Amino acid sequence: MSEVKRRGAFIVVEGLDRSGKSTQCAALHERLVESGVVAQLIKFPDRTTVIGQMIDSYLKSQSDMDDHLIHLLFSANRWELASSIERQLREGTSIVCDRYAFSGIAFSASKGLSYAWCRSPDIDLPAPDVTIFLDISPEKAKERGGYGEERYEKEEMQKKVRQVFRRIEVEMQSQRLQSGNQWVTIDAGRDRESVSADVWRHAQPLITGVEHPIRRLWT
Ligand code: FDM
Ligand code: MG
Repeated sequence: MSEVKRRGAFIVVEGLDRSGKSTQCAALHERLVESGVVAQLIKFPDRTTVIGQMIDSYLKSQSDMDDHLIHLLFSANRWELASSIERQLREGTSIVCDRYAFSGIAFSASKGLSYAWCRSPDIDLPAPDVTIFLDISPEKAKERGGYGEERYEKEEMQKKVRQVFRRIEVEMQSQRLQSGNQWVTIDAGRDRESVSADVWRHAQPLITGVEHPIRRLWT
C-alpha cells in the first residue's frame, strides 16, 4: 500500500463574544500538542500587522471608517496570512484559528451590508476542514460578566450577529456535499469541560492529518 501524503488540519472556531472561544481555542491547541500534533494557534483579526493596527484602532473606537472599508480590511487581514496558513498546512502543521471569514460576514451583515457583498472578498481563501461554532444566547453571554468596551460588544449587536451565523450555518450545510465544508454548532452555554469535550470530539478525527487538498472558501 503506498503511503498517502497528509497535511495539517485547519480547524476554525467561531462564536459570539463571551462564548468562551479564546479559552476553548487555547485548550484545543494544548490538547493537540499533548497528543503529539504539530499545531499552531492563530486568531483573526491579527492586530499585529499594519492592517491589523488599523482594525484595532477602529474596534477601540479611536478611529471611524465606512462599514464597507472596515469589512475589506478584515478580509485583507486574512489574505495577508493566507499563503502562510497554506504553507504551514502543507508542511504538516495543524492550525487552530480563533475567528475567520464567518465572523467577517456575521458582524458586517449585522450592520446592514448585504450578505452576498460581505461574502465575496473572502471567496478563495483556504477553507477550514471543520468550523466549530460556539453558540450561546446573548442573555446568557451577558450573565458571564458582561461585555467589554469594544465596538460590537453590545447585546443588540450580538443578537443580530447570532442570526447571521445561523444563516451561514444553513448555507455551509447546504454546500457540504460538493465542498466538504463541515460546520458544527456546539452549545457553549454549558460548563467549560462539557464544551471542551465536544470540541475535542469534532477535532480528534483530524489529528492524524488530512488527505484531501486544501479547499477554497465558498467554491
Ligand atoms: N470581527 C472579527 C469582524 O467584525 N470581522 C471580522 O472579519 C473578524 C475576524 O472584531 F467583535 C469582529 C468580531 C469582534 C471583533 O474580535 C474583535 P476579538 O475576537 O474579540 O478580538
Ligand atoms: Mg471581543
